[in-house]
Amino acid sequence: SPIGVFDSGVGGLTVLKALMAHLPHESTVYLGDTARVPYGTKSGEVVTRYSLKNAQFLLERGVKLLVVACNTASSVALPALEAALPIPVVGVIAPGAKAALERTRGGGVGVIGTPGTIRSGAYQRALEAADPQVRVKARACPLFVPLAEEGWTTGDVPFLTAREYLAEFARDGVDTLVLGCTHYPLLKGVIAEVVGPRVSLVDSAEATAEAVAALLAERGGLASAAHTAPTHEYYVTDVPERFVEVGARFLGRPIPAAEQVDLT
Ligand code: DGN
Repeated sequence: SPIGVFDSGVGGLTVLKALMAHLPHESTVYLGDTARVPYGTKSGEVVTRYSLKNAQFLLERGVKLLVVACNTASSVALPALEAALPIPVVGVIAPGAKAALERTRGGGVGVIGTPGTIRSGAYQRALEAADPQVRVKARACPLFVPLAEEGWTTGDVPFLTAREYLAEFARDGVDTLVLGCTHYPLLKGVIAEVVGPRVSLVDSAEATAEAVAALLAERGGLASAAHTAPTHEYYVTDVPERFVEVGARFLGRPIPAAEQVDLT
């Protein structure tokens, strides 16, 4: 059976991309809640309600494991999802925090994400629970989301935006920075340019794909390198045109088709 993946829209495709690279034999079902995007500026209560609907839809498609490929939803809805679902649930926060602690050399960890993610304190809690000594500095960078979706990832506008948001990280000397939003891997170039070579960037999408691979291996749930090719299905809650077009950039390969579904 396939792995289920949901996000508020196209962003989770960066997580799906990493999953496909790490687990090339797995089939996947992706749901982008494009009718209700963005989650990043909404309350935890509303994001949790949407997340439960998304998970239910994927469960009905027979998924064996759920990946919450959205930092905002992972920050606020993970306990509710774990309580409601009979399958394992993997969010992006714990793997991202773990990867950051493996990477830091004691100089402090920075976290950037949507207002919802940063306000929830989920990354900060995960980091401090694993290492009470760690110094954490967090900041919301909401303008990175539209820049990534518009494909505006190089040049003056993203560079100046990144400098405005991130100068304090360069100054305050963190040695590791968690890209705590699905969209930020697309802006890795300008982010790295602003924070400089001494700051190591942690991609939550990569860390999450590794966690999923480890979990499936441990439970004996990996798809075999069978003779049938894996399938990848895409569902959206608004019309599919923009998702298919913008999503291809996030996924790094064409999205042949996406089907619109109504989850209200
Ligand atoms: N997918 C969201 C996240 O990772 O927090 C970003 C997009 C959004 O809902 N604003």
